[in-house]
Amino acid sequence: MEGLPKSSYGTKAEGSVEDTQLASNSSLRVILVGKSGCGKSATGNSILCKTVFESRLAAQPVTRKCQVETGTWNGRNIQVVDTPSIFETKAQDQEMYKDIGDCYLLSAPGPHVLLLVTQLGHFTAQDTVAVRRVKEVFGAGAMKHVVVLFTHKEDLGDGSLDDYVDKTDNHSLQSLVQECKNRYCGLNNKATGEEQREQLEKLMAVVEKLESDNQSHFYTNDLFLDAKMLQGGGNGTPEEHRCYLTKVQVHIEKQKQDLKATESRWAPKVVQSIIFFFLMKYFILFF
Ligand SMILES: Nc1nc2c(ncn2[C@@H]2O[C@H](COP(=O)(O)OP(=O)(O)O)[C@@H](O)[C@H]2O)c(=O)[nH]1
Ligand SMILES: [Mg+2]
Repeated sequence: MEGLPKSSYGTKAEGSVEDTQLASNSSLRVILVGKSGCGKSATGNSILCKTVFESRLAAQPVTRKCQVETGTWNGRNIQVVDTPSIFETKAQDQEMYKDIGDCYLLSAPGPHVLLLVTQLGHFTAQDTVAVRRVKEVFGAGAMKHVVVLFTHKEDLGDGSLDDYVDKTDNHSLQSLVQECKNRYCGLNNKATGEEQREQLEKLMAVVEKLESDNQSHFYTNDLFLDAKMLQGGGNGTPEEHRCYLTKVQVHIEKQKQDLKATESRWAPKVVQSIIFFFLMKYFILFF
């Protein structure tokens, strides 16, 4: 939520619940996002150092609904929300809106970090769709809280992740890393012992840097505040829940429209810059 006054606990939305309510939960809230099969659930298990999310190779998505689990991380409470396939191009039916609504409810009043999980060396068109869906589901402003997390880090062997990211010719990955201001990290979710401890420390350092860049504000928007209020009333009556799901649908549709509007404002500028670039090149070559 850009441009609105910031509270000390989150970016403050107009008509938001009181900040003191927002302060009541001081855990580090993390949401795992990305396409199916990239290793989100395995990443959640690594972070919490326990097998709480079901993670296995399968032809169909294994994670069927949102799940929240808690633990401690360097002495700090951490809350991890694992997600099913809500970041894919499949039809956006009622089930999808229910999953999105659950994700908001489990991470209200909003996440400090969105871990965008992708398999190292396999950043495909589906990952690009997942990035777009993150913006549609949470709003474009949520990108300020994204850390790109590469799973299967062991595939690098002795190579360095920085080198890989520096030299990749995958333009979609390059622009994602740029958009995330170089916030990325690698994990080998099969690691144990010292290797496991070291890689979690590196991830923690990236998360701490993100928090300091965002002055410790978590990401929020009006829908997170609706979710927080519904939670406050013990998840509400069936009627309140139906009303909440309608809000979810309206909110996501609005975010999609906002995204399209921003793109159409930028598109002519991009075309103008390309034409200008070629004209200049032509001018320099021939005059
Ligand atoms: N070798 C290796 N396998 C991984 C890693 N991360 C995830 N996997 C495997 O990838 C498969 C899919 O992982 P899962 O967590 O279910 O993916 P999700 O659908 O995104 O939740 C599982 O078989 C995991 O064991 C990793 O870092 N290294
Ligand atoms: Mg999963």
